[in-house]
Amino acid sequence: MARNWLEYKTPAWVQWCPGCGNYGILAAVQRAVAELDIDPKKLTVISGIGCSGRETYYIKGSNMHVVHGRAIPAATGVKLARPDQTVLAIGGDGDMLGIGVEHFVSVGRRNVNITVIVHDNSVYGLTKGQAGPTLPAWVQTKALPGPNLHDNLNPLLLAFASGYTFIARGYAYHVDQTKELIKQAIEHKGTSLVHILQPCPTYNNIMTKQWYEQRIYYLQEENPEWNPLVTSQQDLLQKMPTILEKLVEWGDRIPLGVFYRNISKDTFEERLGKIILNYQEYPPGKRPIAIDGKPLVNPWEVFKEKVMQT
Ligand SMILES: Cc1ncc(C[n+]2csc(CCOP(=O)(O)OP(=O)(O)O)c2C)c(N)n1
Ligand code: SF4
Ligand SMILES: [Mg+2]
Repeated sequence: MARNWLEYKTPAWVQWCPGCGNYGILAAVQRAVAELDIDPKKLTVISGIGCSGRETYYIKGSNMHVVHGRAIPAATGVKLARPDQTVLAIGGDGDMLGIGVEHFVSVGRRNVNITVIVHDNSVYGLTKGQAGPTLPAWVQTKALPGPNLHDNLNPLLLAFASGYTFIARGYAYHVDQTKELIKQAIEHKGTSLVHILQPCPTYNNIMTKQWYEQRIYYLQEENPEWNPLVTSQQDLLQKMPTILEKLVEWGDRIPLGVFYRNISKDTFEERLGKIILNYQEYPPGKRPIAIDGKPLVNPWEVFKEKVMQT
């Protein structure tokens, strides 16, 4: 049964500029976890640094606000220690695709069962509007002294190449549709990406609400036959050209929806379960570290064994 999304509100004052796309994303995440009936005690939201990173203050859960670019490794650690938690890693385009891009790639190889949510405004909002990794070349937003000389990175294509098994894109002001994408991403078993186009009315005066709304369309609305489900390697090879065509589409038309959902790969937790006895029932986060005040492991012995001998 669904919960009331107000259960996920915290008393913290929401500190974003008026009209910021982050409000829509926050509302979509709160509604998604409410509709999936996820107990706030079983929810962990982890964010890096940026305007988007503030989201962890506003959603009730066992959350962490970590250093810039490191939401994914922190989320991986939490998920592997406590596979029963629903874990969301949240960050901006700078956080996830600039300073944290190595983690963005590596988590795909592992297929850890977490959901990565990128608030993409194509600028470094918190530090006053520098060019972000998804800002197209030659675009000059208002805080830049000249046009951007870097090409833009394609987060969907990067996620696909890195091994993510669920890839979707939403739009911040479409709260209901984005909520549905987040729900599907959370329910998917494996690393999922929800890339969200997020207007920043304060610093991105080019990719505005109007700019996006002239371009976006939903894959499923345009083509009711659209089917992103992949069930085997052979199926993948067959569907790859159609999926790739949509993953790279960007310009006058920008597709939204689920691009790819591969259910044929095992998760990192399943792989660990094959080599660690009782991993699922008795994961590291539930094992005792001391009995009667006596630590089960002597850290000094571990240090000597693991560090001093190497
Ligand atoms: C190690 C480190 N380098 C640089 C910074 C400065 N810094 C803070 S937020 C940020 C970028 C924010 O951009 P983005 O991740 O896109 O988030 P947004 O504010 O746009 O939501 C930078 C460079 C920092 N906090 N830590
Ligand atoms: S600077 Fe941009 S991204 Fe940051 S809160 Fe303001 S509108 Fe939102
Ligand atoms: Mg940004």
